[in-house]
Amino acid sequence: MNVFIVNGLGLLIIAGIIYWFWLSKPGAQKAEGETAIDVIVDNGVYDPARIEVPAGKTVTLRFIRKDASPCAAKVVFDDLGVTEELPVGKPHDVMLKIDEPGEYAFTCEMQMYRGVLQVV
Ligand SMILES: [Cu+2]
Repeated sequence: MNVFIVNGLGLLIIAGIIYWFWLSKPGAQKAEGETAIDVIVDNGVYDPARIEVPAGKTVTLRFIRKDASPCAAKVVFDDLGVTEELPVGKPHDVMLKIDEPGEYAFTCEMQMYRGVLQVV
């Protein structure tokens, strides 16, 4: 009986390790359904900087700008023709619906902040 439990646990742990190291993509955060995904704007980076979103569905990116420098003032989705002003310390939602799968960069005006929307 104990042997079975130990084996079961071992299998679970192995499955967990396989999932963690091979199946999950570190760094890419998924936006699902109606939920907004938070993007922190601070210290010259978007966090997360790589966001996976489903094609053909409206997704909400909630930009939370902590960096008060003018550099972070705008987020530009160049491929989409979208530019949004980001207020400091106040979450700002950007709703996007992209039909064509692919990678879409988003940056600040000077392209120092850089992120990628991965549409799948
Ligand atoms: Cu900038």
